[in-house]
Amino acid sequence: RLKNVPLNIAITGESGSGKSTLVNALRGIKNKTEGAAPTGAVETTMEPTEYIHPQYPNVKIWDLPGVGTTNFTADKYLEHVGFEKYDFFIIVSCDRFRENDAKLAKEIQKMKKKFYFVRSKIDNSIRDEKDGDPELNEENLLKLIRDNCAKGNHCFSPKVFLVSSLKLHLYEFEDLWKTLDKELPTHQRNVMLLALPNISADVIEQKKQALEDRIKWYTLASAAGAVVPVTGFSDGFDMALLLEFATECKRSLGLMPESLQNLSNVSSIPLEDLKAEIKSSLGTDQLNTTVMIKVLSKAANYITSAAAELEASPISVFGIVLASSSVTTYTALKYILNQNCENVCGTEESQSKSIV
Ligand SMILES: Nc1nc2c(ncn2[C@@H]2O[C@H](COP(=O)(O)OP(=O)(O)OP(=O)(O)O)[C@@H](O)[C@H]2O)c(=O)[nH]1
Ligand SMILES: [Mg+2]
Repeated sequence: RLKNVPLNIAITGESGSGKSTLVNALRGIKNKTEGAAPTGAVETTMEPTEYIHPQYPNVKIWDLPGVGTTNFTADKYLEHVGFEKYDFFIIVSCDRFRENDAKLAKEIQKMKKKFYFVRSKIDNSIRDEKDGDPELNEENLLKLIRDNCAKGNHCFSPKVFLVSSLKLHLYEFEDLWKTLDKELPTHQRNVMLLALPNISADVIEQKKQALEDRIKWYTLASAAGAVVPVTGFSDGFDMALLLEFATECKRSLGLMPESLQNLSNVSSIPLEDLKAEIKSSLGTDQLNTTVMIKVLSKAANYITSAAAELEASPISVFGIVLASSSVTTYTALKYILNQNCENVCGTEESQSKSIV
């Protein structure tokens, strides 16, 4: 059920503010590549358009028409875009927030929905200002921009997040998602987190914890399917379940072939260089029973001794004390997770490359 929790994110704001670019960034896709939302000076979005997250079909990011491009008043605009289906709104502006944004925010509030203000294209603003004054202090400039944005949005805005959709790892995108993470209902938090691109080591660490939390569910569900023997273990493994978890790790840590291609497009790091950073065959190979058996057999000593250590102080999951075969499965799942995590943040050099 956790995997199917829907999340609908609406991106709105004035025409040309960078809405479609933010939609693409949230999906880890570069503008103008296959499947990207159309962007550019004349690519105006006229109808709400749904973009499904490439790895998580339950996460939908909606590119809404610019507030000023429709003839609707703010309340009619919200009706037109079908406001009920969105979990929250992100109002994007590449300048200070205007009357239209303020009216929209007021209406969203009336509908008891959440909204966040994003001031986009911060990279451009910094570049332009620095052109005029190379000595300019970036911190001071960001504060000036924030104050300037606040002027337009009167009493509503809790905070304006300064973001570059072309460089999500810089500026305040991380603050934005941490705020969302705190404010989303508990069951939707991990949905948002796991679907995020790997913008920082912190995001990767939190994804790891979210996946670790799922191990107990997988452990309890194991052995519902056929058990496959693996050299080095006295009990067999529920292979379908192990493969599903390994795929889940790969998907959320951005190690699927499509994610790597997208990462390469966004970061301009050649695909081959990214692939070279992936050490474990769980990350590089097409996942199947043969690959999994090979990986587990190679790690049999490590997994069985870690399981024996755990068994010494019996572990319980939801009050059920695990049988020894389940403890081995539990340890194998942890091993699979760690192998995948090492692929994205194993060494300091690989860490800098793994972050877009
Ligand atoms: N440097 C920089 N350029 C951006 C950023 N966000 C958007 N752009 C550029 O701004 C232009 C307009 O962006 P879009 O994403 O198409 O804007 P939009 O709000 O979807 O526009 P409409 O659909 O016409 O309302 C494009 O050329 C983008 O490349 C950003 O954060 N930094
Ligand atoms: Mg657009």
